[in-house]
Amino acid sequence: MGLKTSLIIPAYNEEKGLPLVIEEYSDKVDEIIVVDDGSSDRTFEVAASYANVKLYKHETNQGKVAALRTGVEHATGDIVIFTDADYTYPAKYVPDCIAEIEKGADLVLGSRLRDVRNMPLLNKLGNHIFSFLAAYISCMTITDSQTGFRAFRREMFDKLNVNAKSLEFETKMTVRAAKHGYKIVEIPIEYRERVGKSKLRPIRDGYKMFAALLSVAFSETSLLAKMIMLPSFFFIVVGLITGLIAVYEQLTFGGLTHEYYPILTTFLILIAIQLISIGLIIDYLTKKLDRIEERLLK
Ligand SMILES: Nc1nc2c(ncn2[C@@H]2O[C@H](COP(=O)(O)OP(=O)(O)OP(=O)(O)O)[C@@H](O)[C@H]2O)c(=O)[nH]1
Ligand SMILES: [Mg+2]
Repeated sequence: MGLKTSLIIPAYNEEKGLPLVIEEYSDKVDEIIVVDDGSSDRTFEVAASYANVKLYKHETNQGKVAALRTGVEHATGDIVIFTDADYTYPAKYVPDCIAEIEKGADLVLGSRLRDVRNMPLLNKLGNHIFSFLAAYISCMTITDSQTGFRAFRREMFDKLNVNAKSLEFETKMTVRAAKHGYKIVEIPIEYRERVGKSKLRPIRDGYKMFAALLSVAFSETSLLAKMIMLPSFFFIVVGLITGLIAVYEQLTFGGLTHEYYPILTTFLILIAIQLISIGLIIDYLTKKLDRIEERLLK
């Protein structure tokens, strides 16, 4: 008797892609859960026309993460699989995911590493930064921390208790799993061109991505490292100001009103660099130790 699988499809105005996804995954999983995230098109009706779909609806749009949470809440499987409703992630990788979990993986990520042609530029850029950050925080190789195609043991989701509402969700889930000593496996997957209109808005989402990166970095940096690094940013700002004033005075008046400014600048910047270096070392060591500790406890 194999493990029971629940597929979760968050859908926001995906009347075109959703039926393709449902049909493609139908014989690959035991349960399909669609969460209509307050769509204004026919997403709900389309999903309702499939007898094998468990359908939930948010009256208003609450975002992808909220939709995923609603899905997990109602999932009855031992294994939960996430995919998008835009037909970008092929269903053929489901058996591989299940096989990995049966072999002992806790989280399987479908990595779009080899096939990024169909990823919008902003996504590509953000994904590289997120994955770099994730690899740094978790001390392991992660090539696609943002992927929406992932499979995991249902009980892990509650234990991780990922605190995120927006774009930082996928990366946080990945790094938290790594930090808790769960076994993460990446499988390379193909990424198709999306069906239906993209919902990406470069300015708003670029800003969101930046906020998400800060949120991941901040929540995963140790308190001690933060306390050491924060004053250094103050030193850098003051150092830059005194430095700029000195250069300005030299260039316009041919002399300095405050002769000690250049030396002050040098001093502040040097201290700041040293503090940041120490902070980074402490942070790195703490992360490594945390991981070893979690591994031992598990
Ligand atoms: N963008 C967005 N997606 C949502 C929301 N709620 C659920 N989703 C679903 O989450 C999945 C991922 O969203 P996508 O719009 O494909 O995001 P993306 O893959 O980063 O970018 P594009 O495919 O280029 O639009 C899709 O299945 C959406 O239907 C929401 O509020 N906003
Ligand atoms: Mg998409």
